[in-house]
Amino acid sequence: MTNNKEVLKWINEITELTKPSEIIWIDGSEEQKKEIYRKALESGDLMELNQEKLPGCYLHRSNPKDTARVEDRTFICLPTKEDVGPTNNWFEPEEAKSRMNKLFNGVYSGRTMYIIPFIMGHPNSEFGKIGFEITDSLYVVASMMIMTRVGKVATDMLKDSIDFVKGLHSVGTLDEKEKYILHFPEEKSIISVNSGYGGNALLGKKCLSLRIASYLAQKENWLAEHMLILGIQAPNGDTKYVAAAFPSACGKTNLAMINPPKEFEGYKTFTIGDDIAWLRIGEDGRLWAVNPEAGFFGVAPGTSHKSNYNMMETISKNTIYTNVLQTEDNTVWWEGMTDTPPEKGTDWKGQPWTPESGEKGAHPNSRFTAPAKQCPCVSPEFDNPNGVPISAIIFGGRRSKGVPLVYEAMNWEHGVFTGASLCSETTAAAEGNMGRLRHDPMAMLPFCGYNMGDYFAHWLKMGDLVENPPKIFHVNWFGKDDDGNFLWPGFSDNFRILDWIMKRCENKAEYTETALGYMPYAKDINIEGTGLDEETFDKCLALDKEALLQSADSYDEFFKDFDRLPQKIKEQISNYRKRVENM
Ligand code: GTP
Ligand code: SPV
Ligand code: MN
Repeated sequence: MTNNKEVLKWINEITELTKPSEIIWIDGSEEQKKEIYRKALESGDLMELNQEKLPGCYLHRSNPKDTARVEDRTFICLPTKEDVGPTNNWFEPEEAKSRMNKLFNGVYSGRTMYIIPFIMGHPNSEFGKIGFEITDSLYVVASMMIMTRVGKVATDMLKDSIDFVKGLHSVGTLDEKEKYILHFPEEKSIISVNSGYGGNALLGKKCLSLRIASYLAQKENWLAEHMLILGIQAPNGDTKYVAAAFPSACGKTNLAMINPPKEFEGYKTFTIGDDIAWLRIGEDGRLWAVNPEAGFFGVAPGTSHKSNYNMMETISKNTIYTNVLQTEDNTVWWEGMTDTPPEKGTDWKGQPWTPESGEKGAHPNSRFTAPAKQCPCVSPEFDNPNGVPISAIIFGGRRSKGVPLVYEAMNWEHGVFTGASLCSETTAAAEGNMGRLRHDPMAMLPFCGYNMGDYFAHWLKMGDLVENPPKIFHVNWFGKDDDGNFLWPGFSDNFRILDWIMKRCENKAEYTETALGYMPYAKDINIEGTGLDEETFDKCLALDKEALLQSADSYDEFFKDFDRLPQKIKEQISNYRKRVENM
C-alpha cells in the first residue's frame, strides 16, 4: 500500500520483534471493513445486535478489569523527569524501550498483525497528522475505522514523507502490572500494551491528538486541547463558535450536541467536535479550531432522547457499543436511557441482569463509537480544513459546592489562570476512586505531553500571539443542594448560559465584577420554561467566601509542586486570594 521507506523499515522491525503469523494492511475500503467485522464476529470481539432495530450496530464486552483509561500506567518518555513535570509519570526513554522490547517479543505469535494508516485532521490539510497503528485487536481496528480517516487516504497523503506518528499496540495478556501506555514525543511514537480499552488502545485519540500533539503544538505555536467545538447560529444567521474544555465525563459530548430550548426560537446549533480541538492562529489574527477526529467515543449512561436527542439519533446505526446492557430483543440499554429499565437483560459483564439485582446493567464508563457524519446537527464546516473561528473558550468542571454556574475571565491572562486552576470531581472515565475533587488544569491533566508549567507558559504566550483572542469563561452545570440534587437542570438548558456568553462576546450583556471574574445578573439569564424558581436560581449564581478561600488554599497546595510555574500565574494566584479576602 505504500513504498514509503521509513514506514516499511519500521514495519519490518516490528514484524521481526512481534512475529505475527499474518499481516493485514487496512486500506479503508468497504469490502475490507465487512471482512474485518466478519472476523470480529467470529473471534467474539464483536457481537451482532438486532439488525432491524440497530442496523450496522455491534456490541463489545471488554475484560471487566479493562474498562477505562489507566492514568497511573500512562507515561511520558522524555530525557529527564523535569521534562514531564509534576503531573505526569516519567519513564526514561531507553529503559522504556528495552522493557517494551521484552514485552513485545513474539507478542503476535499465532496472531494477525493489523497495520492501520490513519489521519487525524482533514485529508490534504497541512494541519492533518498521519499516524500508523499496529495492533492485534479487531476491536481496535473496527473502532479506528470509525474514529479516524483510515487506509489509503493516509498513505496517499503521506507519500514518502518521514513525518508520521508510530503507534504500536497489543492487548497482550491484560496483565495489570505490565500495562503501559507510553509516549515518546521526541520520536513521535506511542507504545501501548495490555489494555484494549478506548483511550488506552485507540492511539489516534488521546495519545496522538493530545499527548504527542500538545508537545508539538508548544514548539509550533498552536494548541491541542481536550475541547468540544460547537457552532451557535443566531436567528439573524450569524454563527459563532465556542470551544469548551471539561474533564472526562463532565459534559463535552452533551454540550457539543445541545439543542436550544423552545424559548430560543430561531437559534440553531452545529457540532464540529465533542472531545478534541486543535487550535491555530488564523491569518485574521483569530484562533481557528478543527476537530481531528472522525467519530464520537461517547459516554453511554445518562444519554437519552430527552438529554441528548442528537446523540441518540447518531448512534441508531453503524455504532459499536462497549460494556452496555444487552436487552432481550438484542438491543442495548444503560442507566438513564429510559425512565423504566427493561425487565431483564445481560449486563456488561455478560451475566443475567434484572433491575432488582442491585448491579449496574451498563458499566458507568460504557461507551458508543459512532461516525460523526451521522449526527443530525453535524456542522457544514465539519470538513473545512481551516476549521472555524473561535469566539469563546469555556472551561468547566463537576463541582457540587462553591462554584457558580458561570463567570467570565477578566482578560486572557486571568483566563489562563481560570483554566489552570480548574478542579473537578473524578468520574468513571479513568480507573480509580470516583467523586474525589482534583485539580485538572484545562481538563488536560491526564493528556499533556510535557511539563505542565511550560504548558501554562505556552498558553500565556498564545495570548500574546493571537491578535483577537477569544474571551474565556468558566461554567459549572453540576452544583448540588444539601440533599444532593442538581440545582441547575443542565443539558439543553445550558443554552441559556451560552446565550449570555454569546452576548458577552459582542459586549452586549451586562456583568458584575466579582472575585472570580465577571458574572451575569440573574435577570440577564432567561430561565423561563426551566421550572426553576428565582430563589434556586440565585443559588446557582451565589458565591460563598469560605469556599472561595478554600480554593485559594488548594491553589497554593497544588501549584507548589510546579518548579516551572510562570510568574504571571503566581501573580494570578495571589491576586485571586486578595480579591476573595476583600469580598
Ligand atoms: P468524555 O468522553 O469522557 O471526555 O466525556 P464528556 O466530557 O464528553 O462527557 P459527556 O457529555 O459524555 O457527559 C458525561 C456524563 O455527564 C453523562 O452521564 C451525561 O449525561 C452527564 N451530563 C452531561 N451534561 C450534563 C449537565 O448539563 N447536567 C448534568 N447533571 N449532567 C450532565
Ligand atoms: C476521556 O476519558 O476523556 C474520553 C474517553 O474521551 S477515552 O478515549 O478513553 O480517553
Ligand atoms: Mn474525553
